[in-house]
Amino acid sequence: MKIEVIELRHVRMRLCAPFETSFGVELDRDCLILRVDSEGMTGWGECAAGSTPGYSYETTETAWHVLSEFFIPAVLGRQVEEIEDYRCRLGAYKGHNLARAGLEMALWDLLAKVQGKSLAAILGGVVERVPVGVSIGIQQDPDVLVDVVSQYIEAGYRRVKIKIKPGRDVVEVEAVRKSFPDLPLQVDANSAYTLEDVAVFKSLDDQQLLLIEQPLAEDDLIDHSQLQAHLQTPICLDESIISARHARQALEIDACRVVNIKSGRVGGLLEGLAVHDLCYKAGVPVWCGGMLETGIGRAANLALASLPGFTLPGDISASDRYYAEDIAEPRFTLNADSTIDVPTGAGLGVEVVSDALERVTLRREVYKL
Ligand code: OSB
Ligand code: MG
Repeated sequence: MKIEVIELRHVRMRLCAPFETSFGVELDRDCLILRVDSEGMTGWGECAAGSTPGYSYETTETAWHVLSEFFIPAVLGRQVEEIEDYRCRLGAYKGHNLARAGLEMALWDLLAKVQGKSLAAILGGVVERVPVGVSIGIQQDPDVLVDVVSQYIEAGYRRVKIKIKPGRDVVEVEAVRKSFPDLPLQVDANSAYTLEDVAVFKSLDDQQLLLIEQPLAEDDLIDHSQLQAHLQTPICLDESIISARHARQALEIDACRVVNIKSGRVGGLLEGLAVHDLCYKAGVPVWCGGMLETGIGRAANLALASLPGFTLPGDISASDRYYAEDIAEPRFTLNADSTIDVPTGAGLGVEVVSDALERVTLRREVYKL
């Protein structure tokens, strides 16, 4: 298929509640939305780069630059029959995985629609709904946190993740654990600690956590392997796993025992599939991470999470946990068993709502032949 038109948008959407992590507070979520047109068909993609280089070095501005100057010109006017073609076209370029994955998602949507198949079917999904949890940001104090946790449990979430940072960790986890002794609970540090903080993790080790996510630096594997040696609780890596090769090396040195897969972070769904396959063969559980996606990115996450290796609940909450108004329909809702249905329509299986998209667009550019 010849790629005829690519549209790039920078969008900003107000979050239902501020989201605080060890790298900052977000009231709005920025991302890029991509639209690819070919032979009367349209594909949509979402690039998860945010307004600050807090989670990743990429931002909406770096992603805009790399997409408009390099990635879009590499495919515009070219034939793309399969995702490997896209990968080849970008073969000379390094890094910028979030940008790379945004355009790749639009191509997956387009190619799946041409085949009349859902993305989940194309990726090899095996289930119709996937278990999900909720990721809760840092709160004012432990009492407020316990309150927020109970509200999400009330709403039907059966697995909770709480964000931690130095000084806001052991007391918080103990408070939640005391109120909810049997709750499947995990923590995410977003790389805020060093090996000097081993005592913090030894305390958390007694709290029956499902896993401890990304305690140490985003570009580290070695120190994580040292930390894991001190702990019973599995370390799960997020930021540090930017490719299947990183996943292989992390498993080889026991830097983690669980892997969070985000298609954006690894440069696309194709690489996410490779991480999944590797972990699945090794018997290492994986789960689908989230980046506060709009309905577009969330649809892709649900498709990915329907693969057989995703045995732990994903950070894929219902639409109303994130946005009062979304840019795609239908909205995702939580089933009574803390699952969300995997879309079954062709491609991503969601429809973009033009006027909703228009309302949140800050900047738009159209690239044509
Ligand atoms: O580290 O998992 C993370 C959101 C933005 C950036 C990084 C992370 C997160 C979350 C939210 O934890 C997950 C979600 O989308 O619900
Ligand atoms: Mg994380």
